[in-house]
Amino acid sequence: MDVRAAVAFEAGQPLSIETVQLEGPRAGEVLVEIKATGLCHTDKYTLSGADPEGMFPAILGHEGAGVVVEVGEGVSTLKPGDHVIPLYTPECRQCKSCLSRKTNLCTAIRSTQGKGVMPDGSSRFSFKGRPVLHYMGCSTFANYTVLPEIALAKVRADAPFDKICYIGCGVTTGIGAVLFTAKVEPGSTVTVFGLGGIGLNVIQGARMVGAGRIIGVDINPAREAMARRFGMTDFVNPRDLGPDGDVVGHIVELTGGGADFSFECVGNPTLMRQALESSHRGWGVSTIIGVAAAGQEISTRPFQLVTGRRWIGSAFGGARGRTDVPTIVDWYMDGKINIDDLITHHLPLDRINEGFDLMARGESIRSVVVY
Ligand code: NAD
Ligand code: AHE
Ligand code: ZN
Repeated sequence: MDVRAAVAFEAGQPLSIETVQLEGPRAGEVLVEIKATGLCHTDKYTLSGADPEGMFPAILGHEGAGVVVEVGEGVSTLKPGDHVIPLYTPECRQCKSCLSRKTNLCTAIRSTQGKGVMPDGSSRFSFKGRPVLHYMGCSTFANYTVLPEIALAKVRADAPFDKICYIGCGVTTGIGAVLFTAKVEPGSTVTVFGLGGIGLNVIQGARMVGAGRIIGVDINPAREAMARRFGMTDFVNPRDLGPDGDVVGHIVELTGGGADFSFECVGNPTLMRQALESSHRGWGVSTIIGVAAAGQEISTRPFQLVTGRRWIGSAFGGARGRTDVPTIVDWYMDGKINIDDLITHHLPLDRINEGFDLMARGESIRSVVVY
């Protein structure tokens, strides 16, 4: 079938709106009509060329919501008409990782996903007779896409697509990192580096679990008002600390010794170090969420860890997609979490590049493309 898609032909170039061809679902696969998709910083990162798994041409996008149109042979848990959220972290419930109960990082299809193909090694998308790659197993920058059954969370039918698409990445990543990965305790002091689409959800998660003090760090002063609305109690703009500003010292002083929990939501190794070193001696837990470019590395004095700080990471908020995503949709529908205020822009597909420009200028939190 013909589908409308924003195609990434080359790294560093704007997306190109094209009619591409999509094959139907094979065994274990599902054809989904994507109704809405968010633009995450990770899409921008891959498009920039800094992602070692970034391959072109590809159809990016991994923060979608839509409706099942057709199921392939053997699919038993989904049927046409079901409302779904694509999962870049699938949940097969059978692999070593799923069975371990220690991680959400299902390994069933990770290797083919990283190569931009379906589990059988081929792509369903093509343009002018040549294959176009999938991205993160989702490719939500197309109005129809094909995914494995294990990479779809079935969600309630009354939830609005243009809001719950954000649960496909940013909301779950931020709130999940607090609840499932770091397991922030009530009364804790929390520091959040980067107050964008992920960091603001970390703040909202921290408020949900009853954190006592929530300190936000961002170089964009426009982030302060929104972050306060979501529960931030203190704002630090490193640029206000002067050219030699000591962010770590400032936070340690502000918190009387360091934060109980810190989160890096930018993808900057310097901030990752600051987040760790400004967490509390003896028990501080610092969670890396941000994705740093190929070739970048983190460093700290081992003494920081010897003296009791712990450095951990979180992918998709530690959430098990098919199990946890429907619950997070319920939280939204029950008014327990706020998504609406974080979606600052709605765009049609043919203006998707404007969404990335807004992100680059720090003018949007989340832009959502509505098909
Ligand atoms: P975003 O662009 O919406 O937000 C980034 C924020 O960081 C902005 O507010 C920006 O002003 C701030 N920032 C930039 N440089 C800074 C600096 N030097 N000091 C302080 N603040 C600074 O991006 P996002 O969508 O929130 O994504 C954030 C990061 O999380 C990205 O690296 C993205 O790839 C990653 N991510 C990871 C996961 C995961 O599962 N681990 C999931 C989604 C996104
Ligand atoms: N290909 C990238 C991987 C970047 C990465 O860490 N991705 C996160 C999700 S970001 C969503 O916005 C993730 O889930 N990681 C676990 C995994 O298995 O990819 C790179 O930099 O190599
Ligand atoms: Zn994302």
